[in-house]
Amino acid sequence: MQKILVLNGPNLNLLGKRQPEVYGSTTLKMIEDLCVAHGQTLDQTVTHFQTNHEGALIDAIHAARGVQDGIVLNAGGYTHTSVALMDAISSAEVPVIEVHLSNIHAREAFRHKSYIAAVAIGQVCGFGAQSYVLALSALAAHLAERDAG
Ligand code: CA2
Repeated sequence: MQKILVLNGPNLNLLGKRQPEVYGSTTLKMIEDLCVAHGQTLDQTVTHFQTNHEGALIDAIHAARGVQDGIVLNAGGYTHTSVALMDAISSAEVPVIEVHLSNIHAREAFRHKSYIAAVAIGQVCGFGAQSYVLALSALAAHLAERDAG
């Protein structure tokens, strides 16, 4: 059984409630439920946490060390700004997959830069809620391969 943390950053609590023309009508609760259900098919125990605060994201990453087998992280806007988040991931010794609902590379230039990408094992973006599902599957494969030696 793999233990996976799905970690969501700022403003993602508003999903499905504001600006549906930009981010769609799927709520964060629907994404969390989808992750738990998909995790069950992969023999993963999925827990989730959302915060609007950079320090709380860093605390959650620190707390995952030695507890979680992997993290699926949508750092929201902090993706493009936070060296502190990048440093936390570097020191956590927990594999992280970066996810985004939107294709950040097809959006404004400031979204093309990700501080997370340099320290994540990979990035999934552009598939809406399915980005999370794909990331869970990728983590399952990554962990199985790593543990096989
Ligand atoms: O596409 C993604 O998942 C993003 O991480 C979403 C972030 C954005 O800053 C990143 O560049 C890409 C923004 C999340 C804001 O979510 C909202 C949801 C509803 C209403 C307003 C904001």
